[in-house]
Amino acid sequence: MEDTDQKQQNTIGRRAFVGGIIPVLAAATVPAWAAKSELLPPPVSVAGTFPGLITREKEPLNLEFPFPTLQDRITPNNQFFIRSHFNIPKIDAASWKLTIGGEVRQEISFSYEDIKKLPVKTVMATIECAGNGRANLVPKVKGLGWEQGGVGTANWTGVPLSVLLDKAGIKSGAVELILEGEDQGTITEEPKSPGVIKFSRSMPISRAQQSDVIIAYQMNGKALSAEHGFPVRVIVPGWYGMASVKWLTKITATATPYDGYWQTLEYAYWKRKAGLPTLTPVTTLQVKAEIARPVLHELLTAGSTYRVFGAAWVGDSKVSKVEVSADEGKTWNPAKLIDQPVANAWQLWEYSWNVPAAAGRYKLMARATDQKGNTQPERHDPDRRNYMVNFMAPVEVEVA
Ligand SMILES: Nc1nc2c(c(=O)[nH]1)N[C@H]1C(S)=C(S)[C@@H](COP(=O)(O)O)O[C@H]1N2
Ligand SMILES: [Mo]
Repeated sequence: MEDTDQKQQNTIGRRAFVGGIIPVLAAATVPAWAAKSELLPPPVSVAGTFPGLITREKEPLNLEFPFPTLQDRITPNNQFFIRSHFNIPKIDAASWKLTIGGEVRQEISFSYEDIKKLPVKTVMATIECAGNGRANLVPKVKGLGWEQGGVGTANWTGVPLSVLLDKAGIKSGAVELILEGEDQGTITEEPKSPGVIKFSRSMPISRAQQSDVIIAYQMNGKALSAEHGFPVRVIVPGWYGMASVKWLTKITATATPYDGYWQTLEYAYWKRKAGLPTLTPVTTLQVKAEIARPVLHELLTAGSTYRVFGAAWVGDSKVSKVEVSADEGKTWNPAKLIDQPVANAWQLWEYSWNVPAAAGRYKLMARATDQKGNTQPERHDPDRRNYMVNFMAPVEVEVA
């Protein structure tokens, strides 16, 4: 009896969470740990202030944007998906600092206030989790079951990472930067971590020095929320989300490539080099169009016109076209790109579909092609493991 009550309570709790009742309370109350400093703003919490997010996991917090509700190019902060591997760290901005060390002329630390005094840059960028779309893979793969909404676009504001690197003085022998977050924990499922680890990723110095890589403290003009990396995070436009390390505390320049957990055992794929599969860190966003509407199994009126609508993106190139097929890929029709191109930011697109007069089931597919000529594959390449999922996922609709 008691057991049943408990279960029921959990279910209600979950409903309330999805419905935004509990989180609204949480958002309105400043947690004690956040109120320590009177001078600096405590982190806000956005989770739960938008009731429509899909809960993929509660602890650690993983929420998906409901892609069928897509409206604007910029994803509002409280609708932006949340991907966390550990619990959200409690950081006091007053005592927080970012340290750059390793192969540098001079180890250097920056406070939150220091960072905000440096040159300001805003970059519009789409962040997609490398596991987005994996729920569509057959057979099922391990990992969180993101459908379409492990992706979003924001205007990120901060200081170019290169400005900080210049102050530290990167030594000529350095090849990579390791970026570390404050969040930590033990991964107890395979592949297990060697005890407690932090979230960390590396990138070549050459990439880190490009002017679009920023240490961001704002998202769409507001201070980063606790969930999205307060006080600062990296933004690596054009790369999958794992590169954009949140809750950043430490940057280490190294003379040899880094083989940390989050770029070998996770977020790595088999790249064929001279015919040999070589485990390689996931980096560049693969070209992809997603259909927001119609939704799976939507009922459409025979003989009507329907506005098929979605977004398309790619890293390190530009989307050159999006096409739509309603006949299993036999014929393709050009969609209209609505937004002006911005490097590494998605573009919304639309296609006016003449819904057939004949009732039945139809499969809609969208495919994007980039300026390098890459287009979406029909099937997921197993070398990519459960990452970089950009095969054309059909949306079946009912016409009556
Ligand atoms: N410190 C830290 N940074 C992190 C992560 C994390 O778990 N810890 N998750 C990464 C992954 S896998 C993604 S997809 C993005 C998601 O960013 P968001 O939660 O702001 O959407 O953050 C990245 N940065
Ligand atoms: Mo991710």
